[in-house]
Amino acid sequence: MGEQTKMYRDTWAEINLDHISYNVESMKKHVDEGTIVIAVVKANGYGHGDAAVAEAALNAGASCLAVATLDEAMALRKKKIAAPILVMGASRPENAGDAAKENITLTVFQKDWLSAAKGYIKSADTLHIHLKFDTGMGRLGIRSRDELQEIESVIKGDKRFLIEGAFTHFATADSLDNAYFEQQLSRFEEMAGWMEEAPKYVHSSNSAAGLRFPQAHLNAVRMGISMYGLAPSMEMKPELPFPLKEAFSLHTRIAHVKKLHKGEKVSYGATYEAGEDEWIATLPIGYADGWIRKLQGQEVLTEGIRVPIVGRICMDQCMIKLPHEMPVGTQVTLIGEQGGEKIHVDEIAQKLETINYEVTCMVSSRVPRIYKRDGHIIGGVNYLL
Ligand code: PMH
Repeated sequence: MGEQTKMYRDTWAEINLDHISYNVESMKKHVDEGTIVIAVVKANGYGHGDAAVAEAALNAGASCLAVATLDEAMALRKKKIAAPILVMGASRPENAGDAAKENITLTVFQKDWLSAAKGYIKSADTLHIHLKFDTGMGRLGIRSRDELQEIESVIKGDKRFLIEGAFTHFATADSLDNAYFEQQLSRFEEMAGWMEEAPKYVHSSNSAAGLRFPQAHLNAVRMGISMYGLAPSMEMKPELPFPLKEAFSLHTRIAHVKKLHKGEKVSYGATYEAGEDEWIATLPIGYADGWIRKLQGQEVLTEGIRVPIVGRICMDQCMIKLPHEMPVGTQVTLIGEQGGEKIHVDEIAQKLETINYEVTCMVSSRVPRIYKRDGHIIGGVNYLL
């Protein structure tokens, strides 16, 4: 962050870092003093920008970062992020030495992985690891006591490895039916109890469990979606213990305006036909920006009012129907607030029959992210240049 590059197209995502800070501070207040917050910034911070979110989260009280891949962790190190980073997904044993050198913690759940990784870690280095337990997600993790004991026997007395954590992941913590969550939590408590020594961090909670289940906080909460100000599920939305503030918004500016006469058509397939004389504006955003074709018909905000996208969405452009003529350059908000009206990320998710997580992730890297604090741009791309 800090560096501002020039942007030549009027389409951008705005990231409100005050909201990221507020969401992290709220979670910190919500958990016990001995519980740390791990800020989950994988997938480029759920599309918000990994380094900017990481910095904001760390300054607001998060103690550690989590990503999915070693590449993502390395990218953060290149961006001068020095905080502890946990890679939650699988990594190659061949890269264990690189991780150790960069002080990046890896997730381990296979004996063979450890045996192979040994050869790649310098004897003076130590790889910090968190053991992953599969308590019912069926994705990654140790499933039996035998597997754990084999892993512990490979590590025992070997200074190249330090078991710093143990964790699991819930499949249903965002659902109002708690039965499967409770089953997973008690299985995890049982499995963690098998360990020869309790590690420094024992953790299980994603946002949903962090928000709903203090008994699952243990000593770390992995905060993803709620840090971005979004609810883990629609079911949970009315039950949040503190309000969340959305950080992501998406904007563009009208590139062209014309009056179509009754019967004239719009876009590929000529599927939209003006029913009367209509003002149609062209926006410089399309499916290559992640504003996918399924969003045809979705409303956007301009002059604080909702207007529909008409005709097919193109790769780089789409068209909206205006209630009256508006000048080229008029700001259009596709996600976020304008003039007291708001389009939530959840509205776009519902239109696409998906979850809010997918919406911010799918806004492509062609769309520059602009970072704001106190209403001022503090980094990313400066669209005023
Ligand atoms: N921990 C792990 C292991 C995760 O995979 C995730 C999110 C989180 C914590 C954070 O969860 P939250 O965003 O609900 O707070 N993982 C994913 C995923 O794999 N698909 O969607 C979200």
